[in-house]
Amino acid sequence: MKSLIHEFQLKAIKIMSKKIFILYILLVATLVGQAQVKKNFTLIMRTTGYIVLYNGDTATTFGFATKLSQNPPIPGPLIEVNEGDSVFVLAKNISQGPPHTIHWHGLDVDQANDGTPATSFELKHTEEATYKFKATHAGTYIYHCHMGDVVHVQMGMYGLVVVHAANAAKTAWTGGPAYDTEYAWLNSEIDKKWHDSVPETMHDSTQTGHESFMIPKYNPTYFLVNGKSKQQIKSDSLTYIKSEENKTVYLRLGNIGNMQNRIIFPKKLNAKIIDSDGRPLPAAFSSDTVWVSPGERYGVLLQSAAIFSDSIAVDYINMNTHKSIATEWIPVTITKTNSIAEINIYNNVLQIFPNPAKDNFYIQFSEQKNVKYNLSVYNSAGILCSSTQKIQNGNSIDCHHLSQGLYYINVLGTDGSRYVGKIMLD
Ligand SMILES: [Cu+2]
Repeated sequence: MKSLIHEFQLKAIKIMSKKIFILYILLVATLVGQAQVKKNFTLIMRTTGYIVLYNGDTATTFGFATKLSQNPPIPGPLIEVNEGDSVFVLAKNISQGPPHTIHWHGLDVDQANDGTPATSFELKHTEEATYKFKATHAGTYIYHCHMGDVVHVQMGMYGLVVVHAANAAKTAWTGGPAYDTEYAWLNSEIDKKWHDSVPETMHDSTQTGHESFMIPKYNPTYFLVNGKSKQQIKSDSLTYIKSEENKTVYLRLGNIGNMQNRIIFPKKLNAKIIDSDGRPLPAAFSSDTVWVSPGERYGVLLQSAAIFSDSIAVDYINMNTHKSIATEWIPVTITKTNSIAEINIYNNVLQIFPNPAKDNFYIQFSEQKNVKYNLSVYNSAGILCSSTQKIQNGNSIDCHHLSQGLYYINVLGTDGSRYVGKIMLD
């Protein structure tokens, strides 16, 4: 009897240890899997860029591009990662001027990778190196050049770093409040006099970047949200906020200009400020107004039960006089759930209207091409409901036989072009 119990115990231990061993293997695999998420980026430092301003004027810029031939966008390319990722940013200085660096503003990077001249490395003309850091906290951060940074940042050497919650969860931070869609605004200004009068030394690769020179008094005349202003913003899908009733928008705000920003939300958006500078606030609070000083970032949740169109005001405030010197108006549209106000995919090339439609709808291409199209209509379950061959631009499509609901429209051109749109049928 005793030996039987002993045998039973041994067997149990064996089974247990097998289970523990499997659990151990699974745990190790999970940890190794998590440790292996690497995100690679390339930022090419250039000093021969340009920006097109809202009035058609242009200004010379410095900036970061992703390809050798690319005009550096303003702001620079978005660095978008998840919490826990290991981030590798290859920086190449191809500019014919003084050195540049990349400073990771607000991120917990080690000193060697911090991009502050003297304590970290500088990249001279033709040099390249990789910045390495771990994205330890979800949040909104800024990167910018830290060489002669007053000038280099004004010239355009900046961009946003967005660290999403772990595993790309749609929450403001890991375990934080959930959202449906997100937007990120990086605000700045341009004083064109600075851009026009960048000293020659800035295009001389023998310069160390530590020389001193005179710059004009700062007097910006262009006020940017994501590098755009006035009517440019209205056609910028990354800035113009579009949402649906009772859906939550997570808006990331950053300021890399020299003015303070005062952001005023319509009351109906029920703005709630939840995080700042890459950390959750100890207590979230509701406010229609958020002040964002240079270098700061805030996270705001917006949600509306009402259907409306309005604007969010972004004031640019002179921190010496405390006076607002300019305001940009960012449109916001909240539509009914499932009503698709704008159906256009692929840069407004294809329009499908009216929407919602009843008996007919029309397809219209912005480009007039001598092309015929085959059109397929799928219901939301992905089942093909109708197809029409060889239609032309502007033709009407009969849909009276289809029941109410949301449909996906697949359009194939005889030239190989392909478009996808949506329509709601009443
Ligand atoms: Cu620089």
